[in-house]
Formats: sequence, C-alpha cells, structure tokens
Amino acid sequence: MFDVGLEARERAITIAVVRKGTDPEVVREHMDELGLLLDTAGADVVASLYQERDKPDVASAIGKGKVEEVKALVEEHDVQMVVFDDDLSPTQTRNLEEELKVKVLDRSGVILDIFASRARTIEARTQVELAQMEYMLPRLTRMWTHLSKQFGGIGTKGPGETQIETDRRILRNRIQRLREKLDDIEVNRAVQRKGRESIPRFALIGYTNAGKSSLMHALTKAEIHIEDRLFATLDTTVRAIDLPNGKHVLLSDTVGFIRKLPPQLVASFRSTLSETLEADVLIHVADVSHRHVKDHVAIVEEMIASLGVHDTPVILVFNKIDAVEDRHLLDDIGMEYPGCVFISATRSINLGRLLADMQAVLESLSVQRTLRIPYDRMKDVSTVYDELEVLERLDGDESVTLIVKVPSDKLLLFSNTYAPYIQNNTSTNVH
Ligand SMILES: Nc1nc2c(ncn2[C@@H]2O[C@H](COP(=O)(O)OP(=O)(O)OP(=O)(O)O)[C@@H](O)[C@H]2O)c(=O)[nH]1
Ligand SMILES: [Mg+2]
Repeated sequence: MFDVGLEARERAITIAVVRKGTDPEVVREHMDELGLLLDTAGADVVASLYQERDKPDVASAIGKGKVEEVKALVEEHDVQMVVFDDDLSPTQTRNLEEELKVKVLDRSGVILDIFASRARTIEARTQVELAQMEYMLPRLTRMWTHLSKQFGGIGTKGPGETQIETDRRILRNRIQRLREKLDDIEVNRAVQRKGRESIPRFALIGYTNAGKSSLMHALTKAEIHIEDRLFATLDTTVRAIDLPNGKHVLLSDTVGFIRKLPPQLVASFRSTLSETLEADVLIHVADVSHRHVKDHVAIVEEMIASLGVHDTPVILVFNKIDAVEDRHLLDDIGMEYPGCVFISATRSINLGRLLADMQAVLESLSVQRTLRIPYDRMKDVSTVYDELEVLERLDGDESVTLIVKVPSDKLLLFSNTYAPYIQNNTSTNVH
C-alpha cells in the first residue's frame, strides 16, 4: 500500500484559492475542516491563508507573488508541507514543489492518506489502493522513485522507455488487478446479500463524525469503532435489530461523507457503499451541534443523489442534541426539515421515537396482497406465516385465503414465490 508521505506530527501550511467575493465564513469553515483532516492524518497547521482570484493560476494555482510569500512562511515556520484545499493539477503540484522545496498536497491527497492509514479489511485496503493509484497516475513525475521502491524493480527501465512510462505501465497493470479483485469481492457481497433479501434493510449514512457508528452501537450494541476523528469507519458493518413490533430488520453502518471527497475514492468504494445504495430505507444522521450542519445535510444529499439513489425513503436524524444549548436552533431545524427526528446516540435520547419512525416508514412501504392456497398445500401456508405478516385469514371449503402485507421492494420475489396463489387485487398501500 502506498503512503502519500504524511508522517506523525508534521507541520503544514494550508492554502485556499477562492473566487472573488466568497464569504470569508465559508472559507474559514473549509479551512477548519482541512485542518481537521490534517490533524487526523497527523499534521499540525501552523499557518493558513487564502487568496481571492478569478480563477487559479494555471502554473502555480496562486501566482508568482504569492508563491514567494508562501516560501517565506515555509522557511519561517519550518514546515514540511503545503496543502491546498482544492485539487491541484499535476503541473501545479510539480511547479510548487520545485519552488517551495517542500511536499505539496491537495485535500484529495490528504483524504486518500487518511483512508490508507485507516483501512483495515481487505476490501477497504483494496479500494483505497485503487483510488490512490488512480490519483497518482497523472502525478507520476513526483512519485517515480517511491514507486520503483514499492515495486522492487519489477519492470524497471526497459529499452527505449523512460522510467515514467515504465512506472505508468506498472500502475496500470496494478489498477487492472485491483479492479479484478474488487469485482470478486463485489460478487461475494452480492451472494451474501441474496441470503438476506427478504429482510428489510436500513442503512446509516451521513457526514463523517456525525455519530453514525454511535447510533449503530446504541441500537444494536455492536462493538464497533467510534472516535472523535474524521473517517473512523471505512467498512460496512451489518447487524440485525428488532423494531417495536418485533420485526427483524438489518441496519448497516458505513463510511461517512465529506465535501470534496475525491471522485476516485467514491468510485472505488462502491462495493462498501453497495449496502447503502441498495437499502430499503436510509437513516441520514447529521450532527446538529455542528455550526454547519445544514451544509453537511446538503452535501450528503448531493452525494447520495450522485451515487444514483433517488427514490429510497430517508429518515433525517439530527444527533447530538445533548450538545446543543440553544433550543431555538432545534426549533429552527425542525421547521426547516419537517419529519426529522432529534436524538442523542450517546445519551440514548429519543431512540424509541426513531425506532417507531423506522417502523412507520417500513410499513408505509408495504402493499397488501391476497393469496388463496388449497388445503393440500398447507405447507405453503405455514411458509407464508414464516415469511410475511398475515393481516387476515379466511378458511374456506377448499382453500385458505390469506391477506398479507408485502414490503414493496420484495414484491418481485413475492410474486415469483407465490405466483400460483396470488389473487387479482389492486395493490394498496398499507399505512
Ligand atoms: N455529545 C454527543 N456526542 C456524540 C453523540 N453521538 C456521537 N458522538 C460523538 O461523536 C464522535 C463521532 O462519533 P462516531 O459514531 O464515530 O461518528 P461517525 O458518524 O460514525 O463518524 P465516521 O465513522 O468517522 O464517519 C464521537 O466522539 C462520539 O462520541 C451524541 O449523541 N452526543
Ligand atoms: Mg463511523
């Protein structure tokens, strides 16, 4: 696995290039978040600056004059790296490193580094490595010494080829192999999911550090990793829980989102996210004690839409109400997001209400069907009782008529399983 190069407690300068007239508060928030990311990666921010421009300078993002200024700061504070909040082109990175004589990274590079150091399972490690390779491919000029070390000279300089071309080929081959490995993992996951098809699935989603894993723990008592750091969770955990009506459902906890998440990561984390993408109901957890909670909600909504999830019902949960002193804030949020639930995962406040809402959403997703099963197939009657909620039963002369509730997403499976017994009735939503 690659390490972009962050080592424990390095010193960094952060820089944002923003459009003229950008609200300084917005810039500050982005920089604070970049600072948190760096803290997680193991670096302290010793200076932070931003520059207003119509657009970033093609060669150096910030332009010659500013480069000089940064260079002076680098020397003054003895920093090991300069980190930009937005993505840099490979050329900009190279030019800046030449001028500043220290490592130059962008937010994506930092996020990738954090993911790399936190990935534990084979799946997460493979996904991170793939994302890193894809991130590096166009940036090879800086990396080639690192790369050839990593690969122990495999395919070293061939006749007529430059080192970089060779390294590119190594990277492309590696990317290909990682993709194949991920395809295999995905097939396995699909097989696992198949066995659980008839159990409704809820997925926790949300901004990183919102308290998803804490909520998972509060609801299931699962021993999972919780930490006041960004990206504590990089894998998907699935646990069963019972709703108040005794119904068994599955709940998954997964990786969190953040603004400007590198697209390579989102793409390669698809198999981890597949549990979320295919859930019947999403539980969107937001940290209501965070100053920018509304932005976080919007960013997560955009991410989910960009992953192709549009029709899945979402329960919006505002967590950490115990950390909010201003009750007006909660009123304001309640007005803006009707139907949301306020909870505290760590103090177990209002979790009963959340479970009741989960149950209500699930029930609203169900449709009613009528089955008529002849007496000589009584075995199937008991299967129906095992698999579905029976609302009514009529014992006739030759057959049993059952009115059952079918979760809408299980209709296809239901129809295939019980085709000979299904009576013509129009589907009605059961509330
Ligand atoms: N005050 C307060 N803190 C909470 C609450 N829920 C979670 N936290 C804290 O918030 C921090 C992040 O919690 P996690 O559960 O790890 O958050 P997450 O959403 O899983 O974060 P990632 O996995 O990093 O995306 C931890 O320090 C928790 O103790 C809450 O209800 N109140
Ligand atoms: Mg977590």
